[in-house]
Amino acid sequence: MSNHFTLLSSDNNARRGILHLPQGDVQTPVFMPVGTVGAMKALHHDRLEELNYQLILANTYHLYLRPGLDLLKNMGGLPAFSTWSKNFLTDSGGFQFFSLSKFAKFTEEGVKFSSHIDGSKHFFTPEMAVDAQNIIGSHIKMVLDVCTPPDISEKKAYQAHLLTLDWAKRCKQQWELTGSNGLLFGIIQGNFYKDLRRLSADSLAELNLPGYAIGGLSVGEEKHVFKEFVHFTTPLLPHNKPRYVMGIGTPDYILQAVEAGVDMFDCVYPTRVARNGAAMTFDGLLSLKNERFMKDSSPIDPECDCSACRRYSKSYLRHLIKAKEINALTLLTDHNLTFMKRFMIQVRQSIEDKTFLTYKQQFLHQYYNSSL
Ligand code: PRF
Ligand code: ZN
Repeated sequence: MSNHFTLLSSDNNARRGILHLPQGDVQTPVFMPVGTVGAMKALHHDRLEELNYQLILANTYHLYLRPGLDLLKNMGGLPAFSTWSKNFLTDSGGFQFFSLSKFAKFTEEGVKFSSHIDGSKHFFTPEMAVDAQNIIGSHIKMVLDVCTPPDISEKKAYQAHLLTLDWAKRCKQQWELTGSNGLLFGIIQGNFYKDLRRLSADSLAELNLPGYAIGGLSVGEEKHVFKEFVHFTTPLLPHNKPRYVMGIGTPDYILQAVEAGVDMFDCVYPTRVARNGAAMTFDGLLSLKNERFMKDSSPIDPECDCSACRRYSKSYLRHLIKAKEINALTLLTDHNLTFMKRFMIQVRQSIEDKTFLTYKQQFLHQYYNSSL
């Protein structure tokens, strides 16, 4: 057992554990909300702390472009600059080049890309990804990887996997050279080819990194394909290390990943849909813009103790959303992150109780087949 991760119990493949990080322990399975630039959109750190989130995600790509590494260095890194006193995980930029920078060009040496902010040209290498994450001061760092879309040839997928592996080696070397700060996680790629996923997992495992992520899933493939690949890939990862599926956050995908033996996931989903007027509840997603809530004087969820549910009716929240009042964004973000907190507590409890599969079935039935 590695000393930064303790497996407490399991239920079939689902795992209950603790990730020991510099700024405190994290109970797993854990959902990490995304604070791209070092802030949760629409929500204060105070409330995130009250909700007991111990680990949030920030993006190297965004922070590198703005405010830039010089400023972050000057301000003592992102934890000091932002005053977020719990843990940060930073994504390396691999996915942002793929999703945000349309003309990114990958070469053996690194990736050429243009800023989504002002179009300026940049060149980023695996070594720079580690240096940047060192300056940011994140507690979990990700290697620079090459994420690919679902419809490419096996040959192209093989090349992307090879580059990802080579970059992981360079990231590890740079991480060790610069003092092995924080935990460096590898990222499995291999597109939707099982032999490549296996090759990627096996080769990365040899690097003996502190944790492993599955990348390149939830990139537009059908849900049954996601399910097949998360169940195929997860058992290929080292058993005694944290396993992370990048970029998933809907309850059905989370439950599928937990069932496969995944410990960590992140997504903008709960905070993004909140800003769009949608509230997550155990009876499913409620779009508060809907006319049926116009005269609904009850809270979103009477059992939720977020700032929206403690005080306001669905009718009033709908009015705020319709009127584009900015605190509607805050109220719904608070609600959805409160929901995710309650949901993950239940998931962890069900693993401890060895009732995860029953819990999953019951949750999915209530969430997705609801008549609400
Ligand atoms: N790689 C990295 N970050 C990511 C992904 C990936 O493949 C994904 C894919 N869903 C989300 N975020 N570095
Ligand atoms: Zn609420």
